[in-house]
Amino acid sequence: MKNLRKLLTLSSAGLLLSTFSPSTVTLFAQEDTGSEETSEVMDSQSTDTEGNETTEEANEETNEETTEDAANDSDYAFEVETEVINNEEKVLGTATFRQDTEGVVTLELALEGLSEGEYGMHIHTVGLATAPTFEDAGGHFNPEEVEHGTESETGPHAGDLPNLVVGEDGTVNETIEIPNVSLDPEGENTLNSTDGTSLIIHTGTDDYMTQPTGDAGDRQAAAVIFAPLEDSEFYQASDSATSNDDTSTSEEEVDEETTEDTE
Ligand SMILES: [Cu+2]
Repeated sequence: MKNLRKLLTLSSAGLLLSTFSPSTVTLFAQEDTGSEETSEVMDSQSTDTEGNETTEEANEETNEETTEDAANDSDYAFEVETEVINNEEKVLGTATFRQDTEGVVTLELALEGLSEGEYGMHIHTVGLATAPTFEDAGGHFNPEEVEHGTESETGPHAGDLPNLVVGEDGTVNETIEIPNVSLDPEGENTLNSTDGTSLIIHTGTDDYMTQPTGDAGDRQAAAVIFAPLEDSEFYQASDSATSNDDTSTSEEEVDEETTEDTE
């Protein structure tokens, strides 16, 4: 299961990279040129009925609107959907990271089965997330080497996220913006880095101040965003060698027993 998830993440990221990214950029370039040409034509045509200034203003507005609309309903440049699991490897739902064509990164969470509370949540610096402790995810994603938390002097970490608020029903359905990261492997503070990245939900509340973790406690749930690449020290050649997950998917009972024995 775990192995499959990582493979899917990697292949979908690759697919998106190769198909969406270049074509989106091209589309935008074409659209811009197109609108400008159209504006010029419209200008010269409408000098009879209206003053030039008014027409130009109107055209500028139209251009802006067109660009915004295109961004709103366009395909995302990058998208990674990953499963969030708890300490018992139970799947709680999905975390979907998206980057739109203007570079804005969002995280959509669709989770259930959490207990009511307010939990620290961060992007961590290694693309591993092994239950029950998730310690292999490493520390906070902090490429700028600043202090933790919005209330620290130099913070926050690029991977610092707002506390996750879970209501009585234990579900979370929300989308947050992550201002200082990229999903583009070439982008600044990219989550698609050599060591990969993961999402961690803690057991306690982040006070946005205590160094270096916000005093957020243990790790209760996690998701691998990007798995470590081959030249990372954290790269795992094949999960199936250690976890048996892949080879015994058709024999679930055997699989469970084997996993318990080995761990
Ligand atoms: Cu954390």
